[in-house]
Amino acid sequence: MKKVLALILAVIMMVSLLAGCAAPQPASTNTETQTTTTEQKPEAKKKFAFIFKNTGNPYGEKQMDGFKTAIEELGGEAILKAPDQPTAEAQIQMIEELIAQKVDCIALTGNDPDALQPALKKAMDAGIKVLSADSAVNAQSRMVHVNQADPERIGRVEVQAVVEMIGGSGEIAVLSATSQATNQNTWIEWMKKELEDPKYKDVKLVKVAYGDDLRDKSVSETEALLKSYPNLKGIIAPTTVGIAAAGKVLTDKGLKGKVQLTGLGLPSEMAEYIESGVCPWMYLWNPIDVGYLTGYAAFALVEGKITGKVGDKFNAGKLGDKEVIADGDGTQIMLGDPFKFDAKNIGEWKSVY
Ligand code: RAM
Repeated sequence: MKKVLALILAVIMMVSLLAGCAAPQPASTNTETQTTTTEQKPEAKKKFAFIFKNTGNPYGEKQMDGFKTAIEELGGEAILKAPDQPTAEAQIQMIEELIAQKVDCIALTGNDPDALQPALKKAMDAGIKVLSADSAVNAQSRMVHVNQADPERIGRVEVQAVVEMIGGSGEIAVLSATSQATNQNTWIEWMKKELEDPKYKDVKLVKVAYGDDLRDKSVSETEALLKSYPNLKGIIAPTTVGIAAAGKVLTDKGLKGKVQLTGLGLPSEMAEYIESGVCPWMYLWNPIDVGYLTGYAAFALVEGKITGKVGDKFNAGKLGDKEVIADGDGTQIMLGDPFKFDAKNIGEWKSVY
């Protein structure tokens, strides 16, 4: 009798074990930390966030489009964010939310080089990979930076351009983004270094104005420059928002040829001013590619293929192989060279970005 009972028990145990194995898994709401190693269960998609400076900037939208394309090509989930105002505080709040959401990676275009450090360190301490793109955060706040082009070339070439446009002498001004923006501030430093050359002795930089990458403020800052400096001969706007606003003001006031304009602009927004001659030429890189490269670098960090140290190599999809190089006390990945847009080529580019 005992033997029969033991046999029945053994059969019951086997059946329940088999049933357990075959039982359907609950629908997964897991984050990456809960994924198991069983082959049956699909791994939750890794989450890659990108925070741009602020909303309403077509350049930022293109950059985020490129990031999303890369992340989706690689099978991840892209989370795209931007605050209403281009402030560090607003980005800090978003970083805190993303830490709570347990994302795998935060990429951002910083609104301040240093102010985001505590929040970004907290993210890295929580195991989140952090990188900046377009506008850097300091080296302690990131694992690597994705740089659009050599800042020295960007700064110097814009001064050379405006000086050629104004015929070698006169007053010039800069219309920038925010006063805290790392990318614009670095370019402006290089502009000032270029202006130290004695060949520019007759050129005077009268003011650096800040339109905060907000359309209306950039318009009013341009108007204020024209009012305060009636002899102004040229404006450099190293921001796509600023240069488009200045293009409109100069056009509306009939100042074509009297006040020259150059800087960094989106072909789609600047074509009319380049075609009209208000802005004889300008520069930029491909913002979609900046975002795309950031996506591939983010993925390589999360996969552990790179750590962000000099010499790390990874494949960046359609952009080919890329390498991490030095950048002061930090590291960076370089996209390429700035590109010159003028009346001859703007037609080909205005529908691209
Ligand atoms: C604006 C932003 C961005 C900068 C471009 C050139 O769209 O400030 O950060 O890279 O201009």
